[in-house]
Amino acid sequence: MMLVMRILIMIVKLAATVIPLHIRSTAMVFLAAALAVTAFSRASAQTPAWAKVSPAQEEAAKKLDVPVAFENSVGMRFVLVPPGKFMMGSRDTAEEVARRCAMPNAQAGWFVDEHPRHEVTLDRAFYLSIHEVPQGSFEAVNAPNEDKAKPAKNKQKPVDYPEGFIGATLPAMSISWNDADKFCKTLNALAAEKGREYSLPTEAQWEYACRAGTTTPFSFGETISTDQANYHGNHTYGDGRKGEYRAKPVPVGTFPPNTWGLHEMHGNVSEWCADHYGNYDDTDAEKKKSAEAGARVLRGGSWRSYPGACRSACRLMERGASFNVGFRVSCAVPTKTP
Ligand SMILES: [Ca+2]
Repeated sequence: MMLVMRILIMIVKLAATVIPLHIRSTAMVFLAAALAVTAFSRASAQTPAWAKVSPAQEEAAKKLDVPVAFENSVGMRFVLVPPGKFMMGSRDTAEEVARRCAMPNAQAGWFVDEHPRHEVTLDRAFYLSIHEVPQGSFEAVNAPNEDKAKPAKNKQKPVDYPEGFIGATLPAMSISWNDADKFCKTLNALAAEKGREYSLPTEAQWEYACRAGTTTPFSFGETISTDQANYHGNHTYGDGRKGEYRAKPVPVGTFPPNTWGLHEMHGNVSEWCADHYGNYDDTDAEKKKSAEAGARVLRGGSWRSYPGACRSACRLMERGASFNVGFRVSCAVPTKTP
């Protein structure tokens, strides 16, 4: 690329000395067009067509000199989430959220853990998978027939999915927190993934990525529709309308992404976060107690959730696994050695 640039500059320098003025102007126009094409080609080469990223993500990637998106060896796609600050928690009071859920039994007590709303700074960019981990990738990492030389302890048992819940592009479900964590560790150990460090996203990373710069209850706005996410469409949130209740998960990537190119952050399957569940204003002693109790955080709601449970701020405490629970994976941005 540098060689091409040098040749173009040499042509213009030559033009400046030996070519008449009107032809020189033409040469300048040619150079400007060539430079524009060069810059465009560079940007296109770095951003795959599937990555629906924002200018902020492109800018962060350029600054860090890392790709804005990549696909790993088991077909999982990742986009760069830029560093930044956001307000974590619900903009609306627990009472207001309960009212907007428009369900006879909805109560403020369900939503108090979204408060106090507080500012969080994410100093470092990170990658996040644009989809919930699909069954195809889950099995590719854990395939019992693959690489028999590896110790069996690195393999996870396949999940017995119910009929209609099986498909390579459907999300992996009935995954416990330990299963999800183990998947990340197994992925880290794959030779093809050397140099990458995968983990579950922290709860703050998850909400920051889900919001993608928004402060509304959903990344799509004040409410959500069943054209935007897979949830229990017999229920509504705020001014939303009733819609289809599919009663099962759908293939990952079915619905439009948020501003940062992330699909199904709302609904489909609930997603594990790395954190132990606790209140935002817990003391260290309370946090320790919560960690000992072993409960972890689930985010985003699922195919069987009412839409209020799919909001960006909504938190669920969980210990087990069921057919509405899956996960997505974050990947650290490699630090460059000078
Ligand atoms: Ca989800």
